[in-house]
Amino acid sequence: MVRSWRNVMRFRFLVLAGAVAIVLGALAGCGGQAGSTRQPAPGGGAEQAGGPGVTITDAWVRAAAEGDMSAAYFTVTNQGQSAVRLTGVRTGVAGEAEVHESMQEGNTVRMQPVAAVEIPAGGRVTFAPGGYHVMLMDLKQTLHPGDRVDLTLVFEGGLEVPVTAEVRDTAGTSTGGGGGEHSGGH
Ligand SMILES: [Cu+2]
Repeated sequence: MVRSWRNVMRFRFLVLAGAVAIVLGALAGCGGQAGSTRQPAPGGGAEQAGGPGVTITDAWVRAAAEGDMSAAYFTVTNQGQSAVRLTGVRTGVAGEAEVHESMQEGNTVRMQPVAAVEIPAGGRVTFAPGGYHVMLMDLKQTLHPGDRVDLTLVFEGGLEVPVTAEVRDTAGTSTGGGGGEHSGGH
């Protein structure tokens, strides 16, 4: 079943994450100041920012009905001295949240889960319709435009960054059905 496949993938991600964390730890051991960008996120911050050097901005979620699926979008900026890798997202509003990537293939848009999205040191990655997104499946509540949704972005090595996303209704604003991979169709 799909679920067991997901569990297998999860396990692989965890193993990978663990291996990389060990390597990074070894590097930090001889680097002197390398540890400064890898502290855990301070808890409870209400602002749109997270751990040292990693900032989340422009977070929004597509409006959708309970039981349906939606997607979350945001920009991750990494001002740290080393790359970070987003491996997952937690939220209370969905039964499942997965990092996905959409890609155009001819006239169709296909999407697939990705293990991690790397944000290089000094760089940024934008999650947006048609590209990277966090797919929210099995919504536990209807997301109305203007609602706020709490997300926690999870990065390799234990960094977690909370962010509050605004629910937006894209149905009325997108022209020609270009709303992206989760507007209708499924
Ligand atoms: Cu998706």
